[in-house]
Amino acid sequence: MKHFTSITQLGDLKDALAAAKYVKENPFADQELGWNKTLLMIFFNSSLRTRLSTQKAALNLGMNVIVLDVNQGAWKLETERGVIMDGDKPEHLLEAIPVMGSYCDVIGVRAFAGLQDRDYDYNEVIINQFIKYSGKPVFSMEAATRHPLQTLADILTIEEHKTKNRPKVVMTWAPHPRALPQAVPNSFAEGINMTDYEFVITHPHGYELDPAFTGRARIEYDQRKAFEGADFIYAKNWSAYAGDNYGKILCTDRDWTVDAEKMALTDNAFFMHCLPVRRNMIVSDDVIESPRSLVIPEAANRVVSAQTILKSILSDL
Ligand code: AN0
Ligand code: CP
Repeated sequence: MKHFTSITQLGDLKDALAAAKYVKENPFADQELGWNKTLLMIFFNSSLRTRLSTQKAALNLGMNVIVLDVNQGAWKLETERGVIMDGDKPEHLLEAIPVMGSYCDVIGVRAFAGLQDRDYDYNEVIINQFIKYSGKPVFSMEAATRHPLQTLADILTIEEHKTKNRPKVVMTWAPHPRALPQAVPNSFAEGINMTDYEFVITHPHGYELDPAFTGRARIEYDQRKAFEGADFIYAKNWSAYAGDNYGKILCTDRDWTVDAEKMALTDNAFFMHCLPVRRNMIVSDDVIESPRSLVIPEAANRVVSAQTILKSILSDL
């Protein structure tokens, strides 16, 4: 694999899940693969899991790791071409990218959607510039429209816990005080559409996602109805995608919070969330603390998904 920005680039999902299972059972089997190879992780946004799990994955593969938080200590970067740089940004991304590429063998990039300009976000301008100008393999650590390392960990977690061949997976919107990108739900939908699971998405009116991601999912506006008979509840907030409302918060109704009363409608479903999660906005304390909550094993699988992808990139260097 060269670049990794979407779960669809894995081709056969079953093969990828088998590769992930091998990595999980044999975390130190490929230590020589990363010898004298350097991973550079670049963060335009905050992170706990992605930063630690990707670093751990690289160390398991024998790599050296450098981390740059662009907003802490680096020069402020201009990202638009053609701008007269007389403002507060001393360096342009178009110089910074090839410079960073010259210091490493593989680059991971986290660059969230700005939620101001839908075309700019959905054209994935930042990560595509890294692909174009770094000269190195680039993988997404959550870009504007997708979070594929999260999705691979999510599907691996479902595979490890499902008790039916075709589980019913329900992705539910839940309230949040700040506008969040659509990357996690887009990417989860894209990944679930590569499986044969039953797939339902529930959200308030106005929160429709890009159909290019939701694909075959059934959209159900009644959250309680959607939960009936579910095997997995995947909660996530996102801001509006559609038209002039792009990036806006349209609903803060805490009746959408996932709580025990709603979980009782399911078929004893597992609860999932990518984290970080706001308790008692997205999910009640008792649900996230219940034995059916998978949030910790789901986060632990982020090492496995990162290592599976890094291994594949290193194998093709
Ligand atoms: C981010 C998001 O919703 O995309 C990162 C999730 C992994 N969440 C927040 O900013 C709270
Ligand atoms: N789930 C996830 O990507 O978490 P971080 O934002 O902490 O990396």
